[in-house]
Order: sequence, then structure tokens, then C-alpha cells
Amino acid sequence: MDKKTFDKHLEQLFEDHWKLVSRKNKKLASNNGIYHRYKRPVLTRNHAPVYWRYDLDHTKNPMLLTRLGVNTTFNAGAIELNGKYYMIARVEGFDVKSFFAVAESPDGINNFTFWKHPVMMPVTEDPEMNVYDIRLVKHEDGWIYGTFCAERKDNSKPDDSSAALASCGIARTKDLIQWERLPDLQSTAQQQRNCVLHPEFVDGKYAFYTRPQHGFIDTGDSGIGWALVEDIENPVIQEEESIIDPRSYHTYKEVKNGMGPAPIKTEKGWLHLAHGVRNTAAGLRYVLYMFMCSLEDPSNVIHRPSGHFLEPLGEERVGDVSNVVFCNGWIAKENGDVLIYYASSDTRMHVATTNIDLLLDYVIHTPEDAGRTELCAKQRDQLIRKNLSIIDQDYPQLKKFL
Ligand code: BGC
Ligand code: BMA
Repeated sequence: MDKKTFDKHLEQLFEDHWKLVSRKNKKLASNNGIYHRYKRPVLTRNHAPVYWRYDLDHTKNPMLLTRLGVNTTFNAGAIELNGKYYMIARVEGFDVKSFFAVAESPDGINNFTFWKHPVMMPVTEDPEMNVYDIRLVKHEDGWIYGTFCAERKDNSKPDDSSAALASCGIARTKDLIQWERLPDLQSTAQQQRNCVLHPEFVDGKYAFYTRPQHGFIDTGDSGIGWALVEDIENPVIQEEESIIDPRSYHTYKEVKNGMGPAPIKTEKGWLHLAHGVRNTAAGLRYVLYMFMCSLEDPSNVIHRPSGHFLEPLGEERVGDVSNVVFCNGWIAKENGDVLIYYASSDTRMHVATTNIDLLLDYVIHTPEDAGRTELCAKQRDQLIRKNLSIIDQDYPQLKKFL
């Protein structure tokens, strides 16, 4: 390409990118009353700046080819700071290494734009192969913490090229730019993924939601765990973690589950969003679910609405790892609005909007899973009978729809 054509094409690339990040999203009608989805994803691989992917030097890249491709932008942590909304996305290159990058929006829904540089996350003495799925929390100690999965090769199995060890990386910051890396969380479990720091001290200690597991994929007999840590600069869990939300047979969390973002404090309790995984003939299926813990004892689950909260729908079902929704970031605004950032199929980010009142009503008043088919059918039939009598007495105009 001669320089003139090169320049023209280059400008077009920048313009297309600009159009993409300037485009406003559209709220869709709610299909459940609980939250609204949006027409378009809020962060995709095309949101990655052109200068992250191309070499703009005409002498080195005369045909204007992508040099370092960006494959996916997903599983973002989220935080509101000084009236702006930030996601720290898991950006995965074509090289299958992910890194963290901050994307900023003026309203939390539109115009998410990556900062110029990705996060330069410091490493420990044992640098990891990969990092992903950061959870951000403003802790009452004054720091913003990021907890994420730090993955290393399992050197005890040199012949197995996919044997890996997952552990909880911890770093803290004040501005999302400078990060101080702390040692990885140490526990009695061989592996940890999906660890989340509770925003408040509990008995003067740091509290972690964990997910102790025996193998890299196999979570063994576990679920969402809970443990206290005295010193965040030497984060060691002394006791065995207690499992506050176990997996269970024939539910959306039959094979594994894990905490989502840090919980939101409300007057009635701590709201939790988590993911549950079921194994199917089409592979693992990930959905999101909610529960609530008590204010007095944040390790005590007091409400468990039946079934999942958000599932992969339509286009969300297809991507790099299909049939997955995953959430590790949400923001509760001061006015009670809640922005839920969820990724679909390990590929792109979406937002769903709701508010605390809706979530409380959902979590407190959705009945619990009745436990087995006969009881679930009865539970539904009771609702049907009640509704039919309400229609009979109060809504004669609805009878024609029955
Ligand atoms: C991937 C994760 C995945 C995990 C377990 C990791 O290597 O990066 O996305 O959740 O393996 O399958
Ligand atoms: C994992 C997670 C995510 C991912 C999911 C589905 O175990 O930690 O990174 O979204 O698998 O591939």
C-alpha cells in the first residue's frame, strides 16, 4: 500500500472505532420485571483501540495488517469512582493471554472507552502464566482491592500440558493505575478461583468468599466458602473454609458454583450474585443466581430464591466458550440503581439495569426451590390455583385469554 492509501485506510479504522464507542445503547423491554437487558454489548473486541492491534508504522506494516489481535473482552470487575463508571475487563489476545484493562463510561451504560494503556499488574516472585476475572472492592480500610485468578502451570505434572494451578491474586490501588501486588491468598485448599473480598471488616479481620477446590477444573466437594484473614499483607487462611453455599444435585449449580462480584449492602441484608454451572451434553452451562446473607453474620445465607437469575439468551449463547454468562462486576449507585455487568460466552460484556428495591423483592419473595419434581409441580400448581381465583374474582376481562 502506498503511503497515501495507507493513511486513508488508517483514518477509516480510527473513524469506525470512534463510531462504535460513541454509539448510544438501547434499553430493551424487561422480560421478567426484575431487570432490563440492552440491545448491544457494552464492550467488545472491536472496542480495543486500533493502536493496540495494528503497527501504525508504514515502513514496518505497509499493508496495514493486524499484528497483535484482541480476541475477547469479558469477565470485567466494575467500580464507580468520582461519578464515573469503570470496568476492568479481561482482555484476551490472540495469544490466549489475558490482561486487565480499564474502560470508562460517563453513565455506566454508554460509551465505554478503554484507557490508552492496559493495567500493568505487578507479579509475585512466581509470575503467573495468566490472570483473569478481577473483582474490585472498596474496602473500609481505604484501599480498592482487586482479587483475581492467577494461573500457573502445574509443574508436578510436567507431561500434562493443560495441568494448571489456580490461586487468588491480590492487588490494591487508589486510582486503578498504580497497583501494589500482595502475596496470593494462602489456604489449605490446593487451588482457589473466584475469591472475593468482603467490603467490611468482620471481627476486625478481612473476610474472603472463596472456592476451595482439589483440582483445576474439579471443585471436589465444595462450593462458595468463607474464611477470615488477619493480615492482608500476609493473607493466610488458618482454618478450613466453611462452605456457606454448597453445590447441589439437580440444580443450576450441580457441578460447581462461585461468587460473582463483592456483595451489596442493603438495609435487609447483603445481596449476592454468583454463578452456577451444570454439565450438559453441550458442555458446561453457566448461569447467574442470587442469594442474601444476614447483616449480623455475613456468612449466614438467609434467602435463596429458586432457580437462576440470568441465563445466556439469544446471541449471548454463542461465543468463544458458548452457553456461558459470568458476572464479576456490578455497581450500586447512591440513588439505588444497580448496574450489572455480565459477560456472555467468554466473549463480550453486557449491562443489565435494575435497582435495590427490585432485587430485594426478587431475593426475599421468590419462593425457594421446593426440592424435587413433585414438590416443584405442586408449588407451581398452588400459584396457578391462586391466580385463577384472583382472575375469577377481580379480572373478568382477562377470562377471554384463558
Ligand atoms: C481459563 C478460564 C477457565 C478456566 C477453567 C482457564 O485456563 O482461562 O477461562 O475458567 O481455565 O476452565
Ligand atoms: C471459568 C471462569 C471464567 C469463565 C468460565 C467459562 O472457570 O473462571 O473465566 O468465564 O470458566 O469458561
